[in-house]
Amino acid sequence: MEKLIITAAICGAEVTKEHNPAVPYTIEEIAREAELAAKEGASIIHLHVREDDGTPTQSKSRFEAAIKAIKERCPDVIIQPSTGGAVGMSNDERLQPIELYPEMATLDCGTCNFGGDDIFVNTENTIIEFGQRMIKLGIKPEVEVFDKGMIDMAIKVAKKGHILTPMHFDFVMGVNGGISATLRDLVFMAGSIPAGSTFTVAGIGRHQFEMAAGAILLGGHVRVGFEDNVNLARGVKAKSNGELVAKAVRIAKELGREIATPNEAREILGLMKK
Ligand code: KMH
Ligand code: ZN
Repeated sequence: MEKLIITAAICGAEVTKEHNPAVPYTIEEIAREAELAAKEGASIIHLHVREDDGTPTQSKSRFEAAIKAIKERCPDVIIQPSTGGAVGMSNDERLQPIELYPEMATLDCGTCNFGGDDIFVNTENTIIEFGQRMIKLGIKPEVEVFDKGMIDMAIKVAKKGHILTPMHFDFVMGVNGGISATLRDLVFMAGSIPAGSTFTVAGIGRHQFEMAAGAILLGGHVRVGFEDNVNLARGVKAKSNGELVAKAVRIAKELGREIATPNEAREILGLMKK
């Protein structure tokens, strides 16, 4: 089987230090968490940024500072800024980090409830606009899908030429409003993407490692990190994103999957050299 790409979603926009004091906010904290994750085997850092007080932001200059600080510590790692940002942000606000020409960025392919009154809005026109912008800038999208219908939407948009193929999907499973994080649903999702596509799986909360194991067995890839889950095991807070990556590596090794380096991940995902 192909080597395993591990993505570390180190920060997120919704999780706070109240959930786990190790959640990074400052540039220094973000760079340190990225380094710990990369050292343990993450080849991609999925990146959100915060103001020093923890407020989520999509500010270009804040991303620029975070990317510079991460590259100083781990020059090889693939940095994948979020264009999802936080619930309620405008499209222009969300798109700012792509102006930094990252190798990858997320492309969220549908609207879903996000708990309580929150709705994460991604209309068809938004998806097309984001997809087109990424094509123009030579950025490989990670197609974020929170439900099966979003896979279908991505396929439709790709057929019209707004997302290049083969696509790389991220199945985000277990969001309060999206598809459940069950093995049945994971098999359904993995069976629903076009031949030649790749996928990673982000299980939310306590489902993180069950979904990771499922993805490893199915030949997919894995996303772990504080954005999705702050616990190493039930009732045990992870001290760093590195601990979460290390656990994913242990599971992969037990199941016979080798871990991809950043350059091997580039090869698997067909990233352009910058
Ligand atoms: N924070 C969520 C509303 C992404 O990074 O593209 C959206 C999100 C997805 O995290
Ligand atoms: Zn994200």
